Amino acid sequence: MKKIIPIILLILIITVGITSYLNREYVKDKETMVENHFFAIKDDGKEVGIVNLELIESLEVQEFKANLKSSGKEMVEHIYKGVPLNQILASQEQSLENRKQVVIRSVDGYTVVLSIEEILEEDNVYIVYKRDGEDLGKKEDGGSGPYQVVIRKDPFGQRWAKFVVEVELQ
Ligand SMILES: Nc1nc2c(c(=O)[nH]1)N[C@H]1C(S)=C(S)[C@@H](COP(=O)(O)O)O[C@H]1N2
Ligand SMILES: [Mo]
Repeated sequence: MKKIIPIILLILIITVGITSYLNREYVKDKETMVENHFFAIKDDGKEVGIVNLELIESLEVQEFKANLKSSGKEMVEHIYKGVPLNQILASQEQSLENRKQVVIRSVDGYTVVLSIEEILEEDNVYIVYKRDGEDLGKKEDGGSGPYQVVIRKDPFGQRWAKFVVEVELQ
């Protein structure tokens, strides 16, 4: 009986070690994405595409005004520049048919769920990369990019995911 305790301890130490090693790789991966201005498109957990600024700028970029309501602050109007998320998905040959929802994940772990109806709606859900003519900037620099979700028809900023690293179709 006494011999089993060191064995259990050893297994625990190894498990924690492996988990934190894998997690470290995961975090590093996300940082690389942000560093290179990439985000991933996933189909139920499987990566099916990588989006970068070149791809976004090859689509129909739009500039529009939207009102952002941050918690505890007044509503502020900004000019955003970006592309509808549904066009980005279409460019990656990702159909929204027979899908349940789209999950947006950010480098800080923030997660937002969007409905298929919202995404299909015209002029509503955008991936933006400029605000008032400037790059969005990274989290460490007090920014909200390199990419942010803007939901024009939802002025409450809660679901305007900043630092987007993953868009997953489910
Ligand atoms: N990745 C990420 N996106 C986020 C958040 C966050 O904590 N992390 N906060 C949300 C909330 S609550 C608001 S009000 C808006 C605007 O945040 P700001 O007030 O920091 O500009 O971003 C939203 N997007
Ligand atoms: Mo907020």
